[in-house]
This record gives sequence, C-alpha cells and structure tokens, in this order.
Amino acid sequence: NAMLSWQRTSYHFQPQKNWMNDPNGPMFYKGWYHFFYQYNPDAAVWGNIVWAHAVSKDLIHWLYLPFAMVSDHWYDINGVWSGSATLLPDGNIVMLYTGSTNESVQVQNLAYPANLSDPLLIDWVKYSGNPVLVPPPGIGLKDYRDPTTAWYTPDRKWRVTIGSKVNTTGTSLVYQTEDFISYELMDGVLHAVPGTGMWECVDFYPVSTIGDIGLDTSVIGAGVKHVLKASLDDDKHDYYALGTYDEETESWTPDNPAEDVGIGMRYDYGKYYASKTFYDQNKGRRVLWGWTGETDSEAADIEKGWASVQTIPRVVLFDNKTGSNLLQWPVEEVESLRLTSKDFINVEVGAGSVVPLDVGTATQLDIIAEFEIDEEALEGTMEADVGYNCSTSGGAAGRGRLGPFGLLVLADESLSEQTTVYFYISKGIDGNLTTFFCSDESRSSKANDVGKQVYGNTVPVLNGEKLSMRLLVDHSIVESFAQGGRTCITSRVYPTEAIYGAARLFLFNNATGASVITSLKIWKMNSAFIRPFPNDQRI
Ligand code: DQQ
Repeated sequence: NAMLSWQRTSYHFQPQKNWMNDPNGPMFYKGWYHFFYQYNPDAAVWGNIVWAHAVSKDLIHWLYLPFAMVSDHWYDINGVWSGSATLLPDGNIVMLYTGSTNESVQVQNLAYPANLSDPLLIDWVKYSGNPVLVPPPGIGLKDYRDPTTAWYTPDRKWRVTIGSKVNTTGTSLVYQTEDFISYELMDGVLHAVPGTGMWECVDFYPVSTIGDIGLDTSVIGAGVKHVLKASLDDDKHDYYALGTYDEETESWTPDNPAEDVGIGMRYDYGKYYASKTFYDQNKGRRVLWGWTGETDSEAADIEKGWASVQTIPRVVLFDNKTGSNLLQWPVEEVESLRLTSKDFINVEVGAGSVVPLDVGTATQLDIIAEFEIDEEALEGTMEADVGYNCSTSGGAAGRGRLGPFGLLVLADESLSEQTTVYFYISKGIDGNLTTFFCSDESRSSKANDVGKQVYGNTVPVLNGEKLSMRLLVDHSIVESFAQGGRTCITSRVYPTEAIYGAARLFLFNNATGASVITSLKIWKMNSAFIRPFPNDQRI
C-alpha cells in the first residue's frame, strides 16, 4: 500500500515484505556478514516461521539470499525457530536452532552449511539424526528454546545454554558436548531468577574490563566479566546483568544481586527484543543485533504488507568508567551513510522554549548533541522532582525545575506531531543529581491505533561529564543513545504529517528553572542498498 510506504525505513534492515522477528545466527564468514532472521513468507503477521538469510560486507548494505531453512521435517514442521551459530576452530560451522515439532514440542536441531567453500553459505543441511535435544524431565515441552552460541571450556568440551522456566523462575540449562550430536545435561543451571518467567533468546558472552575490544565467546580469565541476557517472554524486554562465570561449577553469579537478570538493566528501554550478539573476528568487536517490532495494529501491518525492522547493529563494550553497565554504540559503518552535516554551536535554549534547527528534511539523520544546564540554576535549586519516572511523570510536557530538555524529532512545522528525546535532572535533598534519559511518543502521530509510550530510565553521568546524546532517525524509528551508550531507547513511531519533506527538527527546553546551552552536529543520512542478491553475481 503506497499510502503507508513512508513508514518504511531507509537504512535499517527489513525484508521487502511480510513479517520478520528475531535475529538468528549472525556471523562473519569469508568476507561476508551473515544475518538470518525469523520470517513468515506468507503474511505480515507471525507464523509459518522460516530462517530467511541476507549477507553484507559492512552490516549496512544487505543482499537478500534464498531462505536458509524452512519447515520440512516433523521436528520443525511448526516452525524453524531461533538459534545461534558457532564457528569451530577446524573451520566448520555449527548452527543450533529450535524446532517446533508436529506436536508443537520445542526441540533443538543441528544444521550445517552444505558447502563451506561457498562464502555465501546458501545451502544448509539439517542433521539426519535431528532432534539432538528434547526437553529433559521437569521442563515444560513448550519452555525450552533458543540455543546460544557454544563456548569451549578448558576441559576441551563445548557448552551451550538454553532458556527455560520452572514454575515462574526463569532459568538457563547448560549442556556439554564434544560433537554437537550427543549432549550431557549439566547438574546445575547457569543461573535462575525467581519471578522472571520464561527466558527466551538467552545470550551469554565475555566482555573485557581492561580494554575497548570485543572478546570471542570462549574467552575466560583475568580482565573478563560475563554478560548474561534474557528476553523476558512475560514483558517482552531484553534484560542483562554483569557477573562472573565459574567454569568449574558451570554457573554465573551477578555482580550486584539487586540488578540481576530480569530485574535490573535493559539493553534498551524502548521497543527492542530477542537480541543476540556475535563476535566479529573481522574487526575484533562484539556486535549486538536487536529486533524492533511494530507498535501499530495488526490490521495496519496487514494493510502495509510488512512488519518489523532490525536496529542498526551495536558494538557492545564494558563501561570501565562506571564499572556497572555496558556501552552500546552503532557500528562505525553506519557513518558511511553520512552526507552533508551542519554544526550548531552553543545554542541557548531558554526555559520553556523551542528552537528550530534548520536542516531541511529531517527524516534520515544522525545527530550528536551535547547539553550544559545553567550551573547557577543547578546549584541554586534545592530539592527537585525526587521520584521522577520517565513513564509516569508527564513526559516531555511535564515541567520541572531542571527538565525536560532535548530534541523534537520527526516533528512537523506546527509541532502537531513530534517524538521527543530528552534529559531530565532530579535533585535529592542531599544535593545528589539523578539524570533520566527518556523518549516520549505520546504526540508522535495523529493516528489513534498506534502505541504511544513514554520510555526511559536513569543514565549514569560522572563528575565533569557533559550530557550527551546520539540519535539515529529513520522515518519511523528513532534509536537514542545517552552518555556514549549507557542508556539506550528505541522508539517505533508512525507520523502522518511529519513525513518526507515536512519532517523537521527542533530543540526544546521545558524546564521552569534553567536554560541549557546545546551544541550539535547533524548529518543527513543516505539510504542503504537492501535488495536481492543479483543472480548473475553469485559465486
Ligand atoms: N521467537 C522465536 C522463538 C523465540 C521467540 C519464534 C522470541 O524461538 O523464543 O519465532 O521472540
């Protein structure tokens, strides 16, 4: 439907039509980034799930390939569900995925490339002895899915973890294998958190505490922490925690039990789910993929004929300044889409004002902005807005002493539509400041049948740091990163006025008691080439 075509993104990965969900099996192989994804070939709603496949040289421009795996055996006839790739030291590639069987039981299956000399890895073979794993005693037949990338242990065995739940306790089982065909279930679980429900798409990987580099999945030892991430089926958010992995007991312990998996930090406080990392040996980094679903109605998805986008892949690092969170930042390759830029230096935004930023059409942007709040106001203010909450304190329209201030993106000239991304500072009686980073969708669209939430959370700001944000704007998605990626928010929005040439950009400051000084650099972004692989160029 051409009328809804402005909602398509221009540089985010999405299929040409129909439904997409989780990222699967990402890897770098023989010069190509491979990306698989949950896909419905028949409709713009979830169902009939196959593994679709695309390749890229740079994680930005993509070529669609034929489906890698479809439902064609009793053990995956109800769906080829999520899974992960493991690159073996001998050059082989192992793909483990969940099949939903003819009886809708969740089992784990093994697949591998038919031809390792094909850099495109077009053909995949399912192991003849599938399934290789079935739900063990005590685990529900439908609570057993999404195997991780395997890691290699000092006792020369591979280990894989698979999310599940026992009653309402979310957990992840660990298996040991030498050949990916026969497995031994380990005694203890990797970890479990009461009340968190089914853990989908578990991810488990090391991060370096001593250098800004990515680590391959099997790295252990000094200078390493382990991240455990679960996608909570009950509330559809991706939660992570930092902790220590003990390969003897095969268990993981959170650094801070109050910030455990599912009750603490999220990768992203907006619309973001079923994410997965991989180690990119090409650039020595760990790259995170995450799925952003629609927040409009199913009827609208059917009408427009497609649903979902993937966020721009993010590099994940341990934040050794705070020591307590990750940093996520869009891969550097996205900067190759930057076209002309405009700088705005030391723009004063008075309390209660809106300042237009003349960048012309503002549908495809990369924005870097720094904010300094008036020192005197900051110091002169006594207690302010203790108990502030992005979602419940009135959003961008709610006025406090020291916020909100930030950007209005995907706005029309009259501001009848706007998506806001902002900081809000609250001050305790002890003088301590807490900074919030939020995104308000409540006026993002005149349409009634779309989700319009106010998202966000606190963001750590260290002494001497300016407030900073980076935004990637692409028609109907806004990815926002505060303080170098300590807190991230993805908004899926459906403007009806602020589209094409009518989309504008503004600064705003709704604080009652402080002005802010802002400096920005704003790039117009090119579109990415995302299209079928040209037949005649297949090797
Ligand atoms: N999506 C897949 C499952 C996974 C869920 C099915 C998460 O494997 O648990 O499409 O979105």
